[in-house]
Amino acid sequence: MSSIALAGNPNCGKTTLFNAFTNAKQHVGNWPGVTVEKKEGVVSFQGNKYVLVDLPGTYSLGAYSEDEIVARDYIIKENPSVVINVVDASNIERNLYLTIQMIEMGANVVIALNMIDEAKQKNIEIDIKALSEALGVPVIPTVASKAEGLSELIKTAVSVYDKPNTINVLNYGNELNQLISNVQSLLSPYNPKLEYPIEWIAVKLIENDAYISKAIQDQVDPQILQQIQELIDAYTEEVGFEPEISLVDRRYTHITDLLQNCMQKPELTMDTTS
Ligand code: GDP
Ligand code: MG
Ligand code: K
Repeated sequence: MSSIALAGNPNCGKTTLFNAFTNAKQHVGNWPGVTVEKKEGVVSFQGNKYVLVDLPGTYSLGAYSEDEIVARDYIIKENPSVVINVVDASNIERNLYLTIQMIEMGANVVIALNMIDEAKQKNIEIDIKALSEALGVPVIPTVASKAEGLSELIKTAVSVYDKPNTINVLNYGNELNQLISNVQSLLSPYNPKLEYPIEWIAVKLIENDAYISKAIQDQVDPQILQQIQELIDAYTEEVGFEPEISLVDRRYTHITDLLQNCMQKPELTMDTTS
């Protein structure tokens, strides 16, 4: 069934939003096979009802915790119609690390730029329109704890409800782009059989994601898996370190670059040149 999912870092205001939208009427259970709590509720808007799912709070979408695996598997396998990504505006650089990964996975993201009040207190100025353009997704400012911006948020989520999900791999620079594309080509004959999009599998294999290696090992010819590993090993040999380091580095560079035009904040580092 299609749904609206809430995703974000821990402590960004997800539960506050979830409670406000569902009037605290919710079903709490566990995600299948894991002890991670699953919360579902119903949000009503203009006479229609939408299932709202609170995903576990995570900083990334790797395979380092059950929370991360639950969140990313839900986004990729259950295909929620919309993912409302709650972003702490007072901590935006760190929060966007998750955002760009969800956009990359093809999630239909709407950003709730929450804690705008705290950002203001810290004299952080965010150009909402520029941020929205840079990320290519709607951005709605909210103060969840004061129920501010919530109707605009749900209205926007509902307005993009039918937009199809499309994978949108980040530009990782020539060498990594080439490696991703080569891995993807090797996987392409298996595309119909695989549960995840091959572009995304390629990125995850290069990131040394053991969970994804395991998930595909019964579907893909061992010789092909061997060839993929050889490509990754050759890249590692050439640059002298694991490609996952380059991937993470490119993601942060991407965030820093895009924030250049969208955010102003007081300089915290000491000026030692004068
Ligand atoms: P979660 O971990 O993402 O579910 O975050 P919570 O909803 O539990 O919120 C964490 C804390 O932030 C709680 O104390 C909330 O009351 C508070 N909070 C949520 N939204 C806002 C906001 O927009 N502004 C401020 N100042 N506090 C907020
Ligand atoms: Mg919570
Ligand atoms: K949480």
